[in-house]
Amino acid sequence: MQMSDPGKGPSWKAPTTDGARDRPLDGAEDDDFRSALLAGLAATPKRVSCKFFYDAEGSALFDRICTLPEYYPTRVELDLLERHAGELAMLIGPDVELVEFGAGSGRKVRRLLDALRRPRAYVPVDISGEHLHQAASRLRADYPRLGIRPVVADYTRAFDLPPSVSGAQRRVGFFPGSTIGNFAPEEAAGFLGMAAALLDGGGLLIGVDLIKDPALLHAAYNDSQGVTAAFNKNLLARANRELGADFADDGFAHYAFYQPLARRVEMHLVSLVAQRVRVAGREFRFATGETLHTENSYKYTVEEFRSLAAQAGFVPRKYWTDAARLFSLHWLEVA
Ligand code: AVI
Repeated sequence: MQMSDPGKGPSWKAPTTDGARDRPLDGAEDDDFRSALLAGLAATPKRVSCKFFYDAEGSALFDRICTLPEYYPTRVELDLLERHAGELAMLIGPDVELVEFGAGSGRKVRRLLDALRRPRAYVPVDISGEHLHQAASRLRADYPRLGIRPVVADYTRAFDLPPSVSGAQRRVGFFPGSTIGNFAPEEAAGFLGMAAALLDGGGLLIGVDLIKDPALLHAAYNDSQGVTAAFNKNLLARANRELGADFADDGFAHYAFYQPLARRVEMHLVSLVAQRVRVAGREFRFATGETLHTENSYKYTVEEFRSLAAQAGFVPRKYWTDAARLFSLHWLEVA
């Protein structure tokens, strides 16, 4: 599953941290949980791509995260979409083909579709065909006149879109939820460049989480109900379910913190004791305090993001933020 909204998961290369030791584990292996986890546990430091959070349990936990009082991104972005619906419709224009990177739960795209004038087609792109077709049929029932054309593809790699539907004036991309933040900045630039090529002559509406008081970020990734902790630890439970691993639930703790110099929230699973773990018949050692790095979530200033978008082939036009400048929504046009 790919992710841009509650209910689905990302399917990109492992988010990188700094330096060669943290390069993504490239190649076909990267798409397979077993191979990726085995390679990530053998690496130093240990890490695994956040795309593996999103099995059925992980997707359900992510949906719950999006409703938590501390996790402001979903709430603020939905509010921005609603408050600026008229202006968005004017900037985006009529008769567009809307391409969503990742098939969302539908809440955000519905808000956008309801605002747009005569949208011609909706093209959700997701690596999970099952998730994609479920999302498409839910929308079909409510938008009978909209051409709904799901594309099964990994949107982090080169892929083709079907020819535009007749009557469509231009293609417009939609990438909400600050999913762009789960890419390292150089990967984000690569994604934006690819999107600019695909959306030739069109534009991209994208949600981007902002740098803010670290205490707010800390709360958002360490919620009081422990849902984010359960989401993080589900990765180990998933390994136990799918790979016959023997991770002990009480042997690891959720650990999330904002790293101000790198401008990202890091999520880890920290080993509470010195232990050996078996995964798919192989044994790995964890020292006390050693972590498995599971996610990076990069934060930007508005200016930094606009400059990244400009370098990648977009003309940054308008952007919107909430009064507290927690989150931003950007309208970019292809240069
Ligand atoms: C999907 N992604 C943008 C979320 C984020 O904030 O990085 C995933 C998440 N991780 C912990 N809470 C939410």
